[in-house]
Amino acid sequence: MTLYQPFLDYALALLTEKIADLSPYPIPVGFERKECTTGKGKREETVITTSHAFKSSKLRQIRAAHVQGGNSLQVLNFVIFPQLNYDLPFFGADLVTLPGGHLIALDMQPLFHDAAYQQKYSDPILPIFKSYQRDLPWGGDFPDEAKLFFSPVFLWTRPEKTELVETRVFEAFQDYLKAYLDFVAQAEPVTDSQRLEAIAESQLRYIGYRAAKDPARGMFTRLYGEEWTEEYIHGFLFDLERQLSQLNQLSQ
Ligand code: DBV
Repeated sequence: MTLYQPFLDYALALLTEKIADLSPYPIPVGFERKECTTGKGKREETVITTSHAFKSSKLRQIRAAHVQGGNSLQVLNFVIFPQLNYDLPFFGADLVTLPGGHLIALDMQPLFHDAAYQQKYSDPILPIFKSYQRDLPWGGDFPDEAKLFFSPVFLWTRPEKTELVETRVFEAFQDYLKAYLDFVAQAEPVTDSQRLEAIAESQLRYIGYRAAKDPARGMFTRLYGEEWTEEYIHGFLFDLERQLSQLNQLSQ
């Protein structure tokens, strides 16, 4: 059973439909697909991690990491990083199934926290957020320091039934992604140099945080080793810093 495959299929189909200039984003060699076996005897499992990535004129990197390791290990981490000349939020989905249960994080993660930004990018999502609150209640504590990176429409929940993941969580994922791609369609490039600087700073802060605190680091290190994991995190999952330093080297 691969719980999150329909999510990934849906996302790729919607992106293809809605983004006219969608094209592949390079995945570093060795990271398109990684496989290993864990456990012994009856508990032996093959764990496969696949990567998927695209870009467009407005979206710097659209990428997914999909981990499939049997009934008690399924993960889809799907993030959209806008180009640095748009004030768009990040689309962030962390869909995690471990032996202990399901853990779902879905959000349009803000670059800024002022009222105007919330009005533009959170208020339109509030009705969607509220429509899921009853079935997908707040999932309880998560790291305080992460609060800076979430929006008022952060859907954070720990469903007890897998069926709820297949129904309501899947619907929420579809609604959030559709609404996000509407934002993308409407987005106009930012030209003000101060604003551009603020966007770059905020993107770097977010990506720096996510790379430093990636909750999957432990899992990937156990599965595939430290070297592979660090390269995957900094060279693919959260690669902005590397991409910028490569650009700087080219222009020197
Ligand atoms: N999380 C990632 C990436 C993953 C991933 C790139 C490719 O950012 C998976 C895989 N998340 C993942 C795994 C776990 C979590 C947990 C495997 C379980 C870790 C474990 O228990 O061993 C949101 N994800 C979590 C947790 C939070 C988030 C709060 C609980 C663990 C903790 O307290 O740290 N992920 C976190 C976050 C965003 C996100 C801030 C923003 C949307 O995607």
